[in-house]
Amino acid sequence: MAQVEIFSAEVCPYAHRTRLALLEKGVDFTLTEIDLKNKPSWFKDVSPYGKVPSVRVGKDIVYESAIVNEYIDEVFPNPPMMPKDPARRALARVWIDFCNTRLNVTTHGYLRAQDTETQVKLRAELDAHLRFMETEGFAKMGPGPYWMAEGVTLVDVAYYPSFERFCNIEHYRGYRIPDDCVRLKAWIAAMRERPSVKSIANSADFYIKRAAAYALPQKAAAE
Ligand SMILES: N[C@@H](CCC(=O)N[C@@H](CS)C(=O)NCC(=O)O)C(=O)O
Repeated sequence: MAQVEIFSAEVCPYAHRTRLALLEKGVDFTLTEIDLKNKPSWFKDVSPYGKVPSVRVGKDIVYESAIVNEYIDEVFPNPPMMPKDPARRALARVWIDFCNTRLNVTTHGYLRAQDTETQVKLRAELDAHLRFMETEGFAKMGPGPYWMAEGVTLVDVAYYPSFERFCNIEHYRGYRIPDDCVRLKAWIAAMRERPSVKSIANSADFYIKRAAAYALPQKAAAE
């Protein structure tokens, strides 16, 4: 098998997903850190969208984290990280899509919004997303602590990076995960204990410093 190369950036939650999938699989890989503010000219050859993550395995180049992770799961089938049953696999994809198209869109907007009206709207939207995850996701998909009854899957590694960065929303917006999201909180705690997560975890301070540029009003961020 050819060497797996990942093109990544430490701050990126999407690249974080792929690093976690590789670590959970115990796959050896080389990592090239991309400076997203000054991308090398060759980067387009391995990432046509100009984004991280991208992986190269021999002649294969795969990008878009959710797709990269399914590719990794297929090329390195042990341990499996998607349910075998087609309906359960479809559900896993629904939840990964929810993270991409709903949760991350709301948290991204909430952290960048500078006007109170938008912040209030996105705060309510975030409450609704987290409660939906609690009642439609965690409560129905398995006994816990992971998303699915099958154990750690690509759903867990898709969501975890967003929650390692949740400190930004707590710090800059004073937001707290609702108390009734009990399963969600237990899942975060369980994920934090995984060796894969621990081996590449960053501190809250690391994220909070880097988020200042977009979470604070422009003038304050520059100071
Ligand atoms: N949908 C993509 C999102 C990846 C993404 O947005 N990566 C960001 C960093 S977090 C990036 O590479 N941005 C560089 C750019 O857009 O120029 C995925 O899931 O892989």
